[in-house]
Amino acid sequence: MSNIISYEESKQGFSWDLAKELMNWKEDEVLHIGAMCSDRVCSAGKGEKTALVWAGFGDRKCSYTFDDLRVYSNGFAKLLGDLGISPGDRVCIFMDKIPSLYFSFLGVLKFGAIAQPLFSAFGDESLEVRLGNAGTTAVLTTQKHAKKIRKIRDRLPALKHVVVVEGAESKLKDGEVLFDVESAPRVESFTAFRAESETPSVLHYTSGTTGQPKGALHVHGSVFGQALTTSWVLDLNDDDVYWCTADPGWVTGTSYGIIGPWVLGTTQCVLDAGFTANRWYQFVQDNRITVWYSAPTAIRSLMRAAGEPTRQFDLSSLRHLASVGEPLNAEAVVWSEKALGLPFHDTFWQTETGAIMIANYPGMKIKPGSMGKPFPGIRATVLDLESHEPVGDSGKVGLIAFSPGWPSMFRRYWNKPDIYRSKFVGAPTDAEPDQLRTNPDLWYVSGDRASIDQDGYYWFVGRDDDVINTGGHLVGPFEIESALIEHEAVAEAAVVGKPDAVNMEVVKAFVMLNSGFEKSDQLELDIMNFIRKKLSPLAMPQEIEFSEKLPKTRSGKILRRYLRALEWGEEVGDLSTLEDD
Ligand code: 6R9
Repeated sequence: MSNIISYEESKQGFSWDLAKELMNWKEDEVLHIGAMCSDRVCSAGKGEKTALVWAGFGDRKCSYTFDDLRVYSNGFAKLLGDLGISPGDRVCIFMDKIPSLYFSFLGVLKFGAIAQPLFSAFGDESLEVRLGNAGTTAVLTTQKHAKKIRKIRDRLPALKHVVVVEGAESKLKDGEVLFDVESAPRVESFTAFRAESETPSVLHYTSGTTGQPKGALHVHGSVFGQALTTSWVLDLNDDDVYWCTADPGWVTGTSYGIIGPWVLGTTQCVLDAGFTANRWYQFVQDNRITVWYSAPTAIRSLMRAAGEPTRQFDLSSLRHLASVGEPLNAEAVVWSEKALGLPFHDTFWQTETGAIMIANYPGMKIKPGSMGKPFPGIRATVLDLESHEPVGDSGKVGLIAFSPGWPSMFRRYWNKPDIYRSKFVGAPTDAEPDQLRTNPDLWYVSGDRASIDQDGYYWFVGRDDDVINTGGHLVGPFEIESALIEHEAVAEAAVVGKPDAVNMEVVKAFVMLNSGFEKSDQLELDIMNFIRKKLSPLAMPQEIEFSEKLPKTRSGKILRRYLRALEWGEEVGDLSTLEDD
């Protein structure tokens, strides 16, 4: 039997207090994600239970108990105090999926600072924008990634501390500190910062259409949303062995790769060894994984890998599969039923929502290709594209929107109040963030289009803006365009998503060259590498088309919509604002 007994019954009389009941949490108890993921699990008698099973490249592997998690996160919390950091400061965690990433995430929270995880493949420019916007005080990183920080440190006046969590003292540069928590003296006790429901916890950066990325700020009270969705959607129980394949540089990797499972005291597995189908199946087999949360890109790559996995590997431990990040194709659901004996359950949510909003629940009929139904307690709808009135289950395509007030909702965009306000339909122009996020009469608009069928299932149609979803990662065209024109050969650039069988979309750049530069394969490669280093491999264009002129509106804005339609073979739509030749 699953944790969500029946979807319909769970909707009746729903209250978020059910999360507190699930966790056996009392009002006078500590409300603190760092402590709830470690200290509280130990107090409940599970200190010796395995919290983390970790494997890296080659045969590197290790495992840690909840008591280890408690002590090593204490170690990081104490370090921040020793360095003189203040609660509320932003502390960036910039490393691969190594155990210290997980310890330090909880440690930063225990100290009362705001954890700012950033994807370790980010180059110096992506990093600079996000550290600059957040006014980050400290970065925790590894020898491998410290180089990128060195390049930009002079331009980040707020950045006071760079801590290298593994490596050799001799390789440090001026102003860097080495701290290896596993060889440092054990910190047996640390009193976690007295957080309240509204105390900021995590700052996650997400890409926008125009301008620079936005930092979505979350709070400790989000834990109730993450806990209940983990229980009802991912169906985790005490004896499960769970694997979330996401990197904590992205929201799935923190909400469901750290917080939700650990507050429930579940054993988690982490594989930090890239992707190959055999390595992944082997990891499931070796660890007897029971619940698996992954992404369509990975599932499509598994589909393409030859062979029948269950002939080669013993995958019989698996009992529940879920997916997030991009549309999960109907074929992928059908394939997994055949190849793994279980369907993947699609779930939809965002950095901003902090937790799962629409999902296929265990026990509910799956319509392959549909995202399922809103989580009980979430009021969701689809708004008409023009009038912004709810269209209901008419099957009409509109904007996915949610009524504000769920626990894990983002509280603001860091330093961007106007963009925060623009996400709410009907918001007064002078409304403060706190008035918006608690007003059930408004709609928070997600930026995605869908329709609702007569049974109440949501069907994803596409994004409503120019943000590119490549392999489940959002990249903003503007950030790439800005980086492209820094290349000496590039005069102007327009970036759009181009269809791709595995990644759904890849980045394609249209580039106008400066005079004196000729198009060539070499130049194309050179520009690609320039972006990969500055931003990240995700942002690197897979194709560059050199053109004489870029389509623009009369007001001079690049018409990405036009270029995108050409790539997708879609109707180009209204071009009345297109600049004349
Ligand atoms: C959790 C996460 C959010 C965007 C979202 C949408 C896309 C996520 C999806 C999906 C279709 C699904 N997305 N889940 N599209 N079907 N099941 O991915 O957060 O990185 O902020 O991305 O991803 O476009 O708006 P985030």
